[in-house]
Amino acid sequence: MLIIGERINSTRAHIQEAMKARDTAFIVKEAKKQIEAGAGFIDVNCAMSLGDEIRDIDWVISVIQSEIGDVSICIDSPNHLAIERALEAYRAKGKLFINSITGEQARIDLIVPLAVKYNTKLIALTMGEGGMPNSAEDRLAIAKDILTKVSAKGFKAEDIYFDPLIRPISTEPDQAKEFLKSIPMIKSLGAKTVCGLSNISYGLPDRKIINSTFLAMAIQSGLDAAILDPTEKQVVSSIAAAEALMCKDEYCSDYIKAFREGRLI
Ligand code: THG
Repeated sequence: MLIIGERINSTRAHIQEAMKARDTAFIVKEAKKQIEAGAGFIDVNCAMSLGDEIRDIDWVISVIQSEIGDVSICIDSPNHLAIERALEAYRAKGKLFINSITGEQARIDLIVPLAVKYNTKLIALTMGEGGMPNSAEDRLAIAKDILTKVSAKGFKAEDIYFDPLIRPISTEPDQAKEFLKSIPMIKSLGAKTVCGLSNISYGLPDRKIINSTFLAMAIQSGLDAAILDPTEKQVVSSIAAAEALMCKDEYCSDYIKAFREGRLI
């Protein structure tokens, strides 16, 4: 499973301070730490920055790629101008995600041409014009609609990762089940699936128990990627175990390697 490291996000106080102070060493350290822990992509979100999101995302991408020449980045922004600036700033020899679009036509019209032009992968939240889906069937219907709209612009199904939107089980007890049920349904369209993990445990104590157990269940359902903190050993241990158990890790070699490198709990 692909890990997208979530730590460089301006909702986190330390990151926000480092962005404001232009603390290159801190940001580079956060990126390296996540790659060493197994992240294939680094999510960069400057939307809550104290300054100007567009200037901040340009700066963050520039400093990361100057130290890590083959870094792959997940551009996480609600602002299409910030996304465009990030795409222009990116020079590294890795891959890109744009995070994200929804079913909203106006945003699709702005973002999908950028994804085509810059040859990126795309995350699409299964959120339609009618708001948040409740059932797995609702999620599938929205995914189908998005896929139709995106395909019309020349974007390939296999480069789209649908995020079926996890909601906290503390307030919406049936939502984990509906999420898990939606994964194979969405994958039957030829697309991939991704989620932001930590929402599932919002409002509960000892959140990493819920996060890591849920992720193992999602891996069984076929989840392709997750946005999470790869420095959380319990979550990484669950991934390693679940992949070995699902025959996605021949001879358990990744599991054994993770153990030898001290990455398991
Ligand atoms: N789907 C998609 N993109 C996403 C999300 C998603 N991007 C943003 C978010 N959700 C995933 N990223 C983060 C980054 C940091 C934190 C949580 C999610 C985080 N949270 C602390 C917590 O939950 O306790 C609070 C902040 C803090 O004080 O450190 O760190 O779902 N496509």
